[in-house]
Amino acid sequence: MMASIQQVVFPFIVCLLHGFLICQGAITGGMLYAKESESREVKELNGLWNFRADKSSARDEGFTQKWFMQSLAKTGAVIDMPVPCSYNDVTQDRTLRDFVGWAWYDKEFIAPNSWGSTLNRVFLRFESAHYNTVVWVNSKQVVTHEGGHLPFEAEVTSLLNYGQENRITVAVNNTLTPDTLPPGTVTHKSDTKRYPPGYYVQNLQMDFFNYAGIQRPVKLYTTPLVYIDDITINTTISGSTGIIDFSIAHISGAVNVTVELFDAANQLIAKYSGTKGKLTVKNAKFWWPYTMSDTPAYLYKMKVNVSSSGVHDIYRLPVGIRTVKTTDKQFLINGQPFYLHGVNKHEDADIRGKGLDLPLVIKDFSLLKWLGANGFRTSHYPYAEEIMDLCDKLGIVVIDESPGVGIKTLENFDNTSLAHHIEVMTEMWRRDKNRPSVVMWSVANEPNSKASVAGPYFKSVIGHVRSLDSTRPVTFVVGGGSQPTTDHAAQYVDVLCINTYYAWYSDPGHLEVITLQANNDLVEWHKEFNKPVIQSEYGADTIPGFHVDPPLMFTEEYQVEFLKNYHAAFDQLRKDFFVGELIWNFADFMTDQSVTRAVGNKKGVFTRQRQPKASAHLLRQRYQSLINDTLTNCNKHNNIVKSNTIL
Ligand code: BDP
Repeated sequence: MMASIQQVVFPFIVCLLHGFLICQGAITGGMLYAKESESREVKELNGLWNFRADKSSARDEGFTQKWFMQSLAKTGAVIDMPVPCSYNDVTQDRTLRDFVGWAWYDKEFIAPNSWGSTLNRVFLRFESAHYNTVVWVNSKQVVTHEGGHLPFEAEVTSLLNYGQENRITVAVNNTLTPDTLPPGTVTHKSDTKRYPPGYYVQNLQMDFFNYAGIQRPVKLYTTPLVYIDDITINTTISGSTGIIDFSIAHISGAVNVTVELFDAANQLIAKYSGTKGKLTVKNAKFWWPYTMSDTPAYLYKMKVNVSSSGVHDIYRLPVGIRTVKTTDKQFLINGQPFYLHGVNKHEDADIRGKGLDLPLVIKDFSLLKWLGANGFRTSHYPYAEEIMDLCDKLGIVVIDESPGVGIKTLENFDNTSLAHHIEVMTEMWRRDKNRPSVVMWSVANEPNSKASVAGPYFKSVIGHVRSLDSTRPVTFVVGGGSQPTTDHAAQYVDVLCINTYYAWYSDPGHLEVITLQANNDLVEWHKEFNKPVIQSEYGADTIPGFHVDPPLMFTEEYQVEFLKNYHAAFDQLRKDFFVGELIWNFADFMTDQSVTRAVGNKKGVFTRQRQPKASAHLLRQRYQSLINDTLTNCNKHNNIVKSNTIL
């Protein structure tokens, strides 16, 4: 029987169809970033992989013909595909750019002889693959994963041939359904007068291109048999003392656990024996955003050592001591008011799509600093860990957002969707829980929160996140014209994040209404819920090089005036309950094709190639002057902290 597209999109159906019973279950264990230590080795499997998109009509040939049983090149033609990279834009093949279904990769590699010792474990880790993934090692299935933006791994110790060649095969399916995150639908077009037989289209419910493939690094790493599976920390501050609560999860029987804390100069400053405890740091240096201190982003290093019968496993975790708290009008970092002036981003660039590209990452951080942005939201999915590491290191604040974008239809709110959303939140928390830069979780962007089903749904999702983490505020981003008195979910957030597009999607062309409408609406939101408010998106499409004065929509002049009018409202409101502004968007980005998108979304203040539009200069002026405001205030705050220390 031929599987239909509906069938092939669901990995569990594929599993049943083909007798694979190991599908993803409840989340267990940790997901510590794979890094080297005295006891761990890492081998990256990045580079060129063999690749073939399964273009068979039901997209199931790879499974029915068991492509994973031999090298991909033996079952048909392959092309070279870089990993990490989205596969969509690297060739001239339009059908590959727009491909929906299973894409296949394989790669051969040598497993080092030295790893074959019976004292080792070996793990295979994917930082992400979009969206449903099945992985085989030497033809044996080792792991499946649903979700495109978070890591997954499997122990492969007993499957590798040490000192010899091994093969990893990966099948990855980008189809979005009502229960995926982000959700989407597939429409079959059965009118054969209008469409070829078997024709179907993927409909997206989000405004960015559904880039796919193995988009982040793939790694093998070793641990000893006794190993550190997870580390969880929370930090608190009492006067000038920092307290780090930690708990270590390890695998194996009776072990000794020691935890040592080093300062940035590598001096040992605290030590503890045991799997759970507190490290106390007198006269601690706190982790501050770079706009709030002359010595920002201070990171200690926690060295965890578990040992049993002379076998040690060592893992080092950077630790920033900081607290986050919200009141009815403020967002406090280390007890001091924080004003977020930043951007919304996308992982997006020419050719590589959403593939991790370190030169691009560094360029983006350089531009963030140039702008004077002190933070960003990971719109609309968790970003690569390499990006998050830089935020911790540079003092850039992050609103960490899940892939819950476009939750609109009744099906998107059903129990299957809810269970998956909760699972994704656990995965995201598990990955990012120890990061000082992450100051708030965002569980979704612009869901249909006007619908009554949104109430219980977000009560559950937000409640779940709070049960995992009581130290960070939780939000979802409100949009779609939802109003304070009729919104069913905003009551559950700690900070109201509001997206509006006055003089763009509403009253297009009427710049003069922006300040009035922004003022009134933001005040209304605060009044209704008595919580601090962030303008989490505002922006206007701008074609670089389009100039008209007086301004017309799509010109650089219009974008500049548009921003100025919003800023006038922000400057009034930030004296009170208004705690942040995030431009939509940092850079132009690719979307699905539509009559409202001219080669993608053009609301960037930078082009997709990261060159400034006129608006970037305006924003820079504003953010740099906000930094000066913040620093002046913050130096005062630092003095207060210091004088407490002396007392
Ligand atoms: C907002 C969405 C964002 C879009 C933006 C736009 O949150 O993903 O890209 O609109 O239309 O509603 O530019």
